[in-house]
Amino acid sequence: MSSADEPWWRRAVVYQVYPRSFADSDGDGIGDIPGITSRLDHLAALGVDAVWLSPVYVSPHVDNGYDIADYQAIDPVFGTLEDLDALIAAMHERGMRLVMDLVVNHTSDEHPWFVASRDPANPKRSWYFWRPGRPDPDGGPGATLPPNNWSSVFLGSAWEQDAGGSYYLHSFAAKQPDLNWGEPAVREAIYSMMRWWLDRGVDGFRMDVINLISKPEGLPDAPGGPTAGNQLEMVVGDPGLHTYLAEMRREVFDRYPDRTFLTVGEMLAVTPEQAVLVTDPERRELDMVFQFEHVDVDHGQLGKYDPQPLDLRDLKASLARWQVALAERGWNSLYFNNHDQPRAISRWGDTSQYWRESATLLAGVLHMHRGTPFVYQGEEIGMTNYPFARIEEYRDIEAARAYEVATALGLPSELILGTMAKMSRDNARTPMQWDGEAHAGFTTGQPWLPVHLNHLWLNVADQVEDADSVLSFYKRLIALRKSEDVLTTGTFTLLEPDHKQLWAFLRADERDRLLVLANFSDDELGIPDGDAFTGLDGGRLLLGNYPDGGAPGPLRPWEFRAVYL
Ligand code: TEU
Repeated sequence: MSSADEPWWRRAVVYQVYPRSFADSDGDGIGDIPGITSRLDHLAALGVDAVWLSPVYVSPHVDNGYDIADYQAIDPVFGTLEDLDALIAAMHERGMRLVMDLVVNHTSDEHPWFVASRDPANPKRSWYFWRPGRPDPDGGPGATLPPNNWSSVFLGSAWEQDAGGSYYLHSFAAKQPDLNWGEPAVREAIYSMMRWWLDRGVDGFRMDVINLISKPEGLPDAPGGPTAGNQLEMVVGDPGLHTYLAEMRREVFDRYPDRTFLTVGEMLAVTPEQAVLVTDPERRELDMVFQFEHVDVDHGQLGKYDPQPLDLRDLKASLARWQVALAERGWNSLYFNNHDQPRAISRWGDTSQYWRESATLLAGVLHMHRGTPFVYQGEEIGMTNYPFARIEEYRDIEAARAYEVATALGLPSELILGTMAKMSRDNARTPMQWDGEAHAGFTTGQPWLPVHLNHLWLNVADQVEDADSVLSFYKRLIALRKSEDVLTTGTFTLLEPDHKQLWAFLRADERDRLLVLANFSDDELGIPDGDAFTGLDGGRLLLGNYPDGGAPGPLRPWEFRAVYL
């Protein structure tokens, strides 16, 4: 593909805004759309091409807006439709695009579609998965068990019983019933809603858990016990997904032949093989997927709340596997952070002695891979996990559910609170740190989640003028995606895969060979001998994360260097 007919998103960097926590314009302690508009200069200066905006639709907010009660209206807590139109216009004026979140595996139980479906005689009954229970041999007369053994991603049965006795399926919280994509009227309603947004000027969609939309016929039991999210085994990989995505492409995006959108599908448990099918341009499904393999490498036997020390070899191998798998056909997204992950710098870096170095190293390594990088708000200044100590400090439904289940199992609360502090999604959701003033400049009111004390020194205002700041490094990195062809088109080769501290790889095209080196440790690290590293000493440094550039010689703690050989 020549760069002329290459879609814009191949050279783009996308920034994710989590609206509750970005900027509050009206002092209610919750971020809003006018707040985002007021901060667009920050994003323009950063150089990002597009913003992915987490949900701002009408919602009861049991899952912070991932439970939608009206797809075509803005929740008053975030503003109005006029505010959103103004945001789109202000972004387009600055040459930025807006990608909305599309949450259509499920709605809120307060969505009028679901409310109507509670009546067995209503035509909307078939829009959701309503099923009778199974007889419960141990229960009293008429007692039933859920229709199958699926468990929700947020723990507990994936079925909720209604007053009438029937059950409905919810892959997430009970207030997030799954839509039945097998019902053509559901698909038509969704496609028409999507076109309505594109007509308003939206430039694409990030599609929430989109690989769960096609359920296997008959909803059979998952093998093994009812462990959290066991239904994924049954649902992920269902071939119907491809039919739906191709249909969506025809019914929505193809109707706008003069525009190029960005579509990225969040896909739990997706394999590289499935991702190739979804992102192969010829198959006309999606542009890229968010996979989870690399953010799960440090999960233990019991999943995310059983974090293990990172083995760097696993993380490198995971990214490399996806680079190779999608080299010929398809395209990768690149991310370490989002609103569902603890802060990568706290998880894999060193926030005490080498905070600046590890923040920039992680950024450098990620952005030198092939794909479209996503920056999550606060990442560009090196924001860290919050020191959560008490259960009352959390707001996330997932944290509340995990705590409830763990205490019911009799686990000591210190234990579960300790792992939650490391892994909770609320770590990503504390307010954006704009300055060192009250509430970090996020709000004039009481913030909905506590502001990190480190905003006193870790904030945008202090980094803007500092050429050596994390923020300045991100600006350089984002600019390189435009100027260095090899980053977009070059091949990828992982070097020294068995090294436990060094992350090294080569990007190459007909013209250039770019060597990327990163020392994931607090110690100095010699550069291995070997053919791949010859030419390093005479090479031209493209970017380094130490203020003096990359002096030849061993890598200093958490040093990152990208060198043209
Ligand atoms: O996330 C999908 C999802 O399953 C996440 O909950 C993820 O597995 C989990 O955070 C890891 O612990 C999407 C949204 O990004 C998330 O915010 C929503 O809660 C979820 O879907 C339901 O809509």
